[in-house]
Amino acid sequence: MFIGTRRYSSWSLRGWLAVRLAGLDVEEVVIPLGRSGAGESEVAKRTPSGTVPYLEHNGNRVWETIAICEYCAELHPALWPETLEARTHARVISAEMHSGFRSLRQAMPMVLGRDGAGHGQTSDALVDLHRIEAIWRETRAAYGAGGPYLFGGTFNNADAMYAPVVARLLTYLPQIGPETLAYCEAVRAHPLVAEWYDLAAHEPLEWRLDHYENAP
Ligand SMILES: N[C@@H](CCC(=O)N[C@@H](CS)C(=O)NCC(=O)O)C(=O)O
Repeated sequence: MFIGTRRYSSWSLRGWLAVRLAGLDVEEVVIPLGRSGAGESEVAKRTPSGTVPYLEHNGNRVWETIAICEYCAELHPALWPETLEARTHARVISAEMHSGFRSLRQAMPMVLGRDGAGHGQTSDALVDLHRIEAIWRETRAAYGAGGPYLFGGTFNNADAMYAPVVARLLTYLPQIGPETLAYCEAVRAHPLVAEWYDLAAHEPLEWRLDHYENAP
């Protein structure tokens, strides 16, 4: 599995969580992001789409994070909820994450461990955040009884898709409601998320990129 710098690569975090939750036995190759021009980058050389995450497993070649999540769920069905209604909703909100929230993603890039309090809070980013809080609140109200995650006690593909949003909120500290904070804390405390943060903290300092570290 090819992933990017853990400190920055939000899409890699999503795909890696799905792969690890499914228990796939794959070698992990970390490609430092942003160290050469487009087209000649290591990511472009080593992946079909020029993006990470990219998974090769048992002869299957899978790129696009949402497709990696679906592939992992083929092998480990608990990555989607059990009932058709809940499963449909999990897919819908995961698709909304995959294609949306551009303003939030741009204004608050994932930079694990950065002290970014107060940065990135553009009005468009806060509109995205408002929508995400509503998604989390409504999903937990409908399906979340019995545990701290979106669909209750099992951390699934939908949580994986939103985990980098959690990371952003914990870095930039915009105003959020108590329910949102409780969900963020639960995701941050999940052992795989904690493992990713820990691995990110040990990446070489020379992989750090100024434009992320000092984004306004
Ligand atoms: N739509 C893609 C987006 C993946 C993406 O944009 N990944 C970034 C890193 S987070 C990337 O590979 N950028 C190319 C590069 O930095 O060379 C997906 O869902 O996997």
